[in-house]
Amino acid sequence: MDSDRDVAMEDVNMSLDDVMDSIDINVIANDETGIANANTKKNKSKSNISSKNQPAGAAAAAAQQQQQQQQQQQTSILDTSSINQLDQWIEKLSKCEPLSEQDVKKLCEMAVEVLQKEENVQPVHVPVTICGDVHGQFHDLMELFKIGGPCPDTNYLFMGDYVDRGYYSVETVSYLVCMKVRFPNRITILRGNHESRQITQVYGFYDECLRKYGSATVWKVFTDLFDYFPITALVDNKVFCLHGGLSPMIETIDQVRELNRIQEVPHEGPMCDLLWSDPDDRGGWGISPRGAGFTFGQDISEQFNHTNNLSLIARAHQLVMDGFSWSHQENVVTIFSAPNYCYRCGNQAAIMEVDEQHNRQFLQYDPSLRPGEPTVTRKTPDYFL
Ligand SMILES: [Mn+2]
Repeated sequence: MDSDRDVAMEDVNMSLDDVMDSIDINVIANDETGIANANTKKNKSKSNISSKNQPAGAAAAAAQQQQQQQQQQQTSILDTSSINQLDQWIEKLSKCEPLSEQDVKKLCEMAVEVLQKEENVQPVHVPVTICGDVHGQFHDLMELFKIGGPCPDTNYLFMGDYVDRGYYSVETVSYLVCMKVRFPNRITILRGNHESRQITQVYGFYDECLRKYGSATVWKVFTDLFDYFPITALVDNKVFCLHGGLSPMIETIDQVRELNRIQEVPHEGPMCDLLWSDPDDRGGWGISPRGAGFTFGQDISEQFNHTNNLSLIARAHQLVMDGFSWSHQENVVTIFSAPNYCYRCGNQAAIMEVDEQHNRQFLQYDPSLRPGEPTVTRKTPDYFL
């Protein structure tokens, strides 16, 4: 009885929360998910899973050796003690144990050095595995690396929203930033609309930092770091990756390169739009129900991809029940990597592998099972639609 009431109360809280928010309630439910499913390989076998991002055949050994050499070169800017320290932090975090405040400060100082060298449109090469929202669901992030293959053996591109909503934003963002500093050319971490001082004060990260550290210092250090995250990435000049979507003020990728991104996410303007906008079934530009960014139609996506010689816009930002969803006749794909979002939405998560030939493959996964925690896999409540 009591637990039923608790669930009901949670429903009410979530409902109000999400009505106020309107950030994550835009479930994509268009007809094109049917097309998307045709490309899906559910129940992927273990043997398939073990081979992602690895060149097949005779060239594999040479490629692997080259990869190892690159890896050594890439980490050569780090001295041995920094590498040891990072490896210790990664080991601690992989057990979902938060770093000390002092260590978070040290980590973020190192991360500024790495991230400030990156571009607004960070170049990325194939093969790479592209991921969407994680939202503090640490155990599901570990599941993601099990499904997609461990970093740095597999290259990753995350499209933002590491914090808020889930219970482990601190551990999640600490882990990803550690991996970024340790393997800077193997993992790219873009900024989402939740990597912001203002949003994190409302949706959980700020409170979690206070609860876990007793002060706002760690929140301050991380949100200062978020200003340095790149806002978009470009995979081999063909796949444009970003958290939200397009902006009426941006026609070319070069215009993104000219922005000054080292600042809090603005309330309006091109940088805001890139982190907040959503594709829509209606053509042209529309007013976003989120109160920030715009909706953009297929005509806009087609024009942008044509102008910039792109094959695809990959973005995150919206809950999609299959973990991925095509829109605008495959000009745009949405990827969402938080399974059973908020521990209650019942959605699958997905990541998208892009191989050397630019073939795309989606890997879907369900929530990781955690002993002692209830398994909630209910259908999405009506108010999410
Ligand atoms: Mn978002």
